[in-house]
Amino acid sequence: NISPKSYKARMAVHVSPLAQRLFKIMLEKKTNLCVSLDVYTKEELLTLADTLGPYVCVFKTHVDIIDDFTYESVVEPLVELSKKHNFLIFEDRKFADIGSTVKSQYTSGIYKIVRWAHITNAHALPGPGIIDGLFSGTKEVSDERGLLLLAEMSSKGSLATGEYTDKTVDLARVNKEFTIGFIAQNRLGEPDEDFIIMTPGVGLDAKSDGLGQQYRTVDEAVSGGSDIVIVGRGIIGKGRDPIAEAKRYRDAGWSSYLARLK
Ligand code: 6AU
Repeated sequence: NISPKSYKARMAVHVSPLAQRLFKIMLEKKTNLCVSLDVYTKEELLTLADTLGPYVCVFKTHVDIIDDFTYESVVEPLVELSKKHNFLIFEDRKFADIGSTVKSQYTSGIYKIVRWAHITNAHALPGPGIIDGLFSGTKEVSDERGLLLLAEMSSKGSLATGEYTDKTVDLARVNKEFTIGFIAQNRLGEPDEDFIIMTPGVGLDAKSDGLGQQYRTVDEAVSGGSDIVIVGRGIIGKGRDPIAEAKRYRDAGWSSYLARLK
């Protein structure tokens, strides 16, 4: 429904300093690719973050699946790599509880997500308190933080459609400096609101994974209004050459973006 402006134009006027920083990284590195590092060991995580770092604007993590996780051995080197290769870190935590509980989950425990993840995400299901709770957690750090609401999902039979999606967009309107956008399959919001749309369920080879995931091509996602494509197994899956695949998805994403501007 909406054809977004260039990343450059949006960078200049965005209300969120973190969103501005993200657009800057995308323009400097010419990439709208986020690689999803869904791996079980810190060795794999850090090796992939170092080798694929030049090709991505964001790395997405699920830190709770890393068997040998410790804060010192995973988070600290990952943060160093984010500086070395100039990428943001997105912990895909999918918060879904009341404000008070998500604040604790965001700031405490062994992961202390707010300390290191530039971006995290949350379901809108609990209502506005979830955003308030997470936002209050950001007061514990001095760096900028951003939230993505799950407005739509890539999985077959997802319940996040129609009115649920519309109400999620309404919730995002309340605190736009913190709520920078959505996990979604389509462009959402009005053009002047400029939400960042990050889209999973992107793959150039497979159509599904046997467990409900559904894949679209990079061009289907970007031409439909996605700003950043999220790719996991298409790049780091079994038997793949992650560097070659990262280049392939980066090139596909950037050329679809340039085509959208025409
Ligand atoms: O490319 P894949 O299928 O290997 O990985 C997709 C990644 C996974 C999912 O947890 C995540 O994207 N994801 C999300 C996110 C990012 O929130 C939402 C969704 O609707 N679908 C989805 O796959 O790490």
